[in-house]
Amino acid sequence: MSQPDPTKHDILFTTPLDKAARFSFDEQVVACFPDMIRRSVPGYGQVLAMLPIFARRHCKYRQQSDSGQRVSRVYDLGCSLGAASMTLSGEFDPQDLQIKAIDISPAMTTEATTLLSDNYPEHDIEVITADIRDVELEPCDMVILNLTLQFLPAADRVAVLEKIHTALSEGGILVLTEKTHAFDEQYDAWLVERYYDFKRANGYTEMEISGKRNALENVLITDTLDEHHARLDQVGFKRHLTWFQFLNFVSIVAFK
Ligand code: GEK
Repeated sequence: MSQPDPTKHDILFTTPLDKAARFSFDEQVVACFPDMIRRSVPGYGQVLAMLPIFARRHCKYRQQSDSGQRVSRVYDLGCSLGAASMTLSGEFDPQDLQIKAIDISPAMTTEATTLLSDNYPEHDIEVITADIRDVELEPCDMVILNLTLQFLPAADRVAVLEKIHTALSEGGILVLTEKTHAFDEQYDAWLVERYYDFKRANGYTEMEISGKRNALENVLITDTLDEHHARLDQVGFKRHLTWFQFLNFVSIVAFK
């Protein structure tokens, strides 16, 4: 079985960089992505582990595959190397699921295609290189937006969520995981400092922490938890709740 290479350590910000260099999801990032995301996102593994558990409850074979079979269709938007799709595939029989995994970065989708087809050759998984702002979504049971909305320009977020709300069948869910900031400056400062402590505890140096922070400026734009809930209301989700929080990272489930 091919797996993302766990030996590829994230050394991206171990040397001083041009302060203006922007973070991008290129080949260099792809090579160390599993290590980077595990050491940088509090609760990443825990959130992934819950996705099949949610899917079991909310995916009810409401859709039809090309061959006429009843399937549950799941979108993994901003899939990177397909970790969420991989977790779901491991817990569902091939005939039950249809996964559409989309990412704008060709470096990511090339690697995701290999990983998913090597590990789950029987599953119906389509990896698509596209901007999630441009794709049309087919009717679906579950949409996963795991750490992706935060990379879209703020002005484009409502339209993407509206499209998701329209595509979901009654009873379907959106799982939205995001880095956030707190409205209260003091609380925010505390959360950010403890987040950097979390990164230090995971082996990142001061230079790596500040290098990554500079590179993500104006690339990863956070909202507050209240802003997320207000936006979900605005696009028509009547019920949504924060089911997970670890420092400044949260995950929300929204019910159609
Ligand atoms: C995981 N969900 O491991 N359209 C499509 N993809 C995009 C867009 C866009 N407009 N903008 C950014 N991306 C994954 C982790 S990573 C989170 C998601 C992180 C993609 C981008 O190419 C990258 O692969 C992903 O969103 C964000 O469960 O690195 O912090």
